[in-house]
Amino acid sequence: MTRMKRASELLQIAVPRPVRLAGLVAGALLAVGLPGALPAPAPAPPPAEGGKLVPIPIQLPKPMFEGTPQNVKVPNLQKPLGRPRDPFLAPAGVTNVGKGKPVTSSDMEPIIGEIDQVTDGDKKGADGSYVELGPLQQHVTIDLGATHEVFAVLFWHFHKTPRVYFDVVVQLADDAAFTKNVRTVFNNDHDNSSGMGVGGEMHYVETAEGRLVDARGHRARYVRLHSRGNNANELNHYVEVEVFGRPAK
Ligand SMILES: [Ca+2]
Ligand SMILES: [Ca+2]
Repeated sequence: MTRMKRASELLQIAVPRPVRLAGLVAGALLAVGLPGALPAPAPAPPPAEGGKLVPIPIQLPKPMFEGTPQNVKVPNLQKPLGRPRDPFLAPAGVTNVGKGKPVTSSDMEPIIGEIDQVTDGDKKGADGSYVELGPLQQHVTIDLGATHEVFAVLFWHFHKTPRVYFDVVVQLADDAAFTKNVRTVFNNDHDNSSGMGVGGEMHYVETAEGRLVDARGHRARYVRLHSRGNNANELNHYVEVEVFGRPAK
């Protein structure tokens, strides 16, 4: 309290009171978050030297259903935001460097579709636009071809109908086998049933917005996404994975 009082006394001298108060109120709201809002998104990556942060160029597919249904019965489920996701900021020039990049999978013979559909740019929710992998734990791995600074991973498992996928884990690594410099940037496996540690993220309903994970500018060549079935069946699906980054210097 003493510090705050001192600060306000100083501020009265420094600037006209009404202006400063408006700023303080706005700052306080930002600090505590709006009532009922989801936890604040992970902070944007630090600005590159002299670089300006701009929204990454996300192009969303057409929604296949309105809003986010409230009747999905899954524990630890994130409440829908109720509005479009905030823009995600990254240095200017960051693009989807995952597009068209080679993909491998724990299931190279999908039940439906082909593995290369993961990065083919088709994000539609309809049948024919997703690849269906086998049951239990499966993953896909994207090879960016060279080390990149990765700022965000944006992915759609399935968005024809609302679903929740389990044990969603997103990792970055320096090698294709994921033995070198493995970093986990998202994990909602609450009971470690997929064996990569207990994850603190919540379950979420898949929509046409996809799921955006902050990768904080980590340098990596390989991006891997795990899942372990969903609330409708035990299979695993991918419509598209996008990796927003830029070549590492
Ligand atoms: Ca696709
Ligand atoms: Ca689990």
